[in-house]
Parts: sequence; C-alpha cells; structure tokens
Amino acid sequence: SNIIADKKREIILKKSIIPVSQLENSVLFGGRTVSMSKNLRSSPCGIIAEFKRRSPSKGEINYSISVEEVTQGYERAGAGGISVLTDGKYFGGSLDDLLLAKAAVNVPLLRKEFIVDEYQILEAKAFGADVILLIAAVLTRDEIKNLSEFAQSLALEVLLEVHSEEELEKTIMSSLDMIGVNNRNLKNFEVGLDISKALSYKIPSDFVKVSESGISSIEAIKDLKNYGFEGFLIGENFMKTENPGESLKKFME
Ligand code: IGP
Repeated sequence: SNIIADKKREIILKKSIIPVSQLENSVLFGGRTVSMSKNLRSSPCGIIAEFKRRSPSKGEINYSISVEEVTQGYERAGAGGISVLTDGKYFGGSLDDLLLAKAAVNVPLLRKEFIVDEYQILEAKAFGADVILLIAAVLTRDEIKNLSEFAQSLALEVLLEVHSEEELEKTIMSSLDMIGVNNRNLKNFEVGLDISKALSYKIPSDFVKVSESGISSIEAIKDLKNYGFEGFLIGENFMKTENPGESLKKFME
C-alpha cells in the first residue's frame, strides 16, 4: 500500500540523518515506561483517548487545539491511556506531538504509527512512548514476532491491531500485551462494532482486549465490556469537539 511505501522511504532518509546512536542518547531512552495494559485493567473506564488532527476517512478533524491542552484534558478526565498519531502525511501528526505529550502528562502513551522497521521503535522509545502499535494487515507473522520482541527488549508494550479472524490467528504470540480489534475496515472505511464482538471469543484471556474506532457512546462501551473488552480506543468522538478533555469527562459520568 501507499502509506507503507511512504514509511519505508521516510525511514531510509531519517536513518541517514539521525543515526540509532543519537536516538539512544535521548534522555527518555533509559527512562521508565508505564504499563498501559495494567493501567487499563485497573482503570474504571479503560478509555485510550486519541490525539488526532485529521484522518484519511474524515479529513480535517481539529487543528485549533494544542497537543498539550488535549492530553492534559484527557489526563484530568481520567483516561487510562493516550494515543498520539505520529504520521504526518495522512494524520497531521509528528514525533514532536508525542514528545510534547510526554512532557505534559504521566498517562501511558501509545505511539500511533504504521511501524515496519525497528528504527521506528527506537524513535518511539526516544520520544516518550510506553506502547507501540503493530498492524497485522501490513506485517507478516515473522515481522510481528521480531518487532514485538524488539519492543519488549526496550520495555515497551505492544498493541497488535487485527480486523479479521485470519489476521488474529496468524498473530497470536506471547510477545504481545494487548490485542486491538479495529472496527474500521481500512479498505472501505466502514465502521461497526460487530467485528469486535465476533473476534472477542477468539482472543486468549492473557491479552488485554481493546476495541478500536467508531466508538461514540457510553452504551457501546457497556456493550463491549460484556464481550470482555477492557480497553476502548476513541479519537474522533472527542477530537471533533471544541474541548476533547471535557468531552471525555462527560463520557465518564
Ligand atoms: C480511533 P476513532 O474512530 O475513534 O477516531 O478511531 C483509532 O482507533 C483510529 O484512529 C485508528 C488508527 C489505526 C489510525 C485505529 N487504528 C491505525 C491510524 C492507524
């Protein structure tokens, strides 16, 4: 796909300018990470709130509020985790957004990115992530194994994203912490919670189950909790409002 080709090109360029040794010199590199999976299990709401300025499916969502304001609002409202998009071209994000979020809050942070190379995992660590995302649709089983074990070696947790039974079956392995079912079909952008419900039975209970995308009501969360979900990744529903933190707060009342 286009986006993966873009990433691969980008990584080759970046490596020549910012070598691995420089990433490893980041003050954050040796720092502690916070466990998002444990946080979700002990959190009353389990919401991973996302900072997302734009998306291919929705276009512009919100460019008028800073990453610090949004992430602090999410933290104040009691988010169990925060997701920060770092892709520039399609989502209007950056690694600087991740770094600013790290400086602004203590909630565990997910680097939301199309990860295809260990270099991006080193970046995630150097810019303050606690968790990385791996997307089964764009990786082989061997790639998922190598990348997740590499993340673990840096004390980062791994959220694996699936949206079909085949993807789930090819990817179950012990180096994952959380398994996320994406309710958005990446080919036609259609959303529906049925896929989360259908796959919930096939996810072993050692992994925290996360339902991702298209969640826009408290009822939907209650419904998904009955299927064993403990994490709920929500972006647009909060970001499309003037005050995403307040919107999350209302969601939890
Ligand atoms: C959030 P929503 O519908 O609440 O804004 O979705 C999140 O699940 C979505 O941004 C997402 C995503 C991804 C973005 C899920 N998987 C992979 C980029 C890459």
